Amino acid sequence: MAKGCIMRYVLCLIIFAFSLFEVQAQYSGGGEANPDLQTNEESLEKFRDMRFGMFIHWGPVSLKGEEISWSRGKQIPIEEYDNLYKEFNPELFNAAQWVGAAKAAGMKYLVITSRHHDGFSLWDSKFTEYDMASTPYGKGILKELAAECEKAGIKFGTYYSICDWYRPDYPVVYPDPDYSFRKERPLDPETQKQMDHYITFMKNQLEELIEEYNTFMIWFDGEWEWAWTHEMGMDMYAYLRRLDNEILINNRVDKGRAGMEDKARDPRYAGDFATPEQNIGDFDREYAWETCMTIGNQWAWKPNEKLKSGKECIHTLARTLGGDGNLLFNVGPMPDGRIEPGQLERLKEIGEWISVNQEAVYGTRGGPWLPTGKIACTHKKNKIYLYLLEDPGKNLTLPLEEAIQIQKAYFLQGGESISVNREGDNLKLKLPGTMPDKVATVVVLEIDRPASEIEPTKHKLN
Ligand code: FHN
Repeated sequence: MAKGCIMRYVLCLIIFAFSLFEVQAQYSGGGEANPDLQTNEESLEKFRDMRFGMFIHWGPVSLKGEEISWSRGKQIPIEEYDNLYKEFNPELFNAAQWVGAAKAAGMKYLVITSRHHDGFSLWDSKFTEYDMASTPYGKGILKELAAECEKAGIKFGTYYSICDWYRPDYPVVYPDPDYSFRKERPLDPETQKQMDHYITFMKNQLEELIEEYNTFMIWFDGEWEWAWTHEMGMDMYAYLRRLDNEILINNRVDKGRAGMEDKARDPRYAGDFATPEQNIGDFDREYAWETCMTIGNQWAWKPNEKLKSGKECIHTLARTLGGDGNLLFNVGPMPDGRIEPGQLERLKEIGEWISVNQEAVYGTRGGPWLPTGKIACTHKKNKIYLYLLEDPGKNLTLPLEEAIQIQKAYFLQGGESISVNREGDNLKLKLPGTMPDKVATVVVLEIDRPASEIEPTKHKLN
């Protein structure tokens, strides 16, 4: 084969190999290869250690007590909905009350709907007039909220909707007879140009939130519509990662989320953590996840809404932590800016429980026993924190390898010691018969090794 041909052949080989590498980098979501698609593991670890956060859904729609964005063109005519901001004047808004409520609840971070699907921005944005500065209130609320969070040592995060049913340059509208979740369809050149214009708007606003409000997280949502593609998700993640190397970005930046349960773990898609919604995610210590949940049923404020009981809230927290997930618990403030007393009361109740049991919450990981309706557990160093969600009576049997020595067992609340016997691979706990806390009592088991060494799967309790 002539020298020239060999050279050309080798060159082709090099180009082909390079293109393979490029494709690999492009589509390896979690970005083994492409640094712009890499999760900042240190930020993620700090996030996982915080365990519990406040979600806030709020906007002019609270004037009507209907659901944010989804009631537009449904319960509230579009014209009326899009003009609610002209009456929105939350004079009783006090960031210290919101942050104080989060702190009282034991929450370590806060995520607010800076812009939901209805397109309204809760800050004075340079890139739109459809924002708080255009309301009778006349100014944004994010600056004050971010400052109060800073003061209180609470991390400030921002929810940001990918879909925007208000803006003309966003091609999907809701409600619409053809509206569909997750149906993909190719973008024609005209629509692509529209989306390019819209994405520039998004990037400008996101830069504002990162540069001027120091948000620690972009909690994307509304990624399910056909106008948003995998390529756009990857590009957006890379853009934000280049803007801020520490920022956390949930998996709704891309198309990898698998419905409300979000069990898929597809590395081709970008995102730092999964986001089960209105349900507790499955036990998973490999891939970070965070369940988001309403305190009632609606995300935005609904007058006289029935709220989850304190017990249900604490059990939801316990089982989420036991599954090694974070819990982002939602409140919907009222149109005057206050969080209603019922929601404040519930948050306080959760906070009182956490203040007694915080050692079993912050900086812990889930397992080794998988959560059930009766128990959940977390661990940290050589301590296992067993959450009893129901009174097991005087005797409780737990499967645990015989080799693992129990050095001490006691109630976290009050410290009363508990006697533990062994029967082969079974632990026999002798309990006093009354739990120090009827809602949920934590038993601490100090063992002879780091609890993270115990394989979670084997120990399933019924
Ligand atoms: O449509 C939104 C909904 O309004 C709310 O923001 C939740 C919170 O995670 N997410 C979407 C529904 O999946």
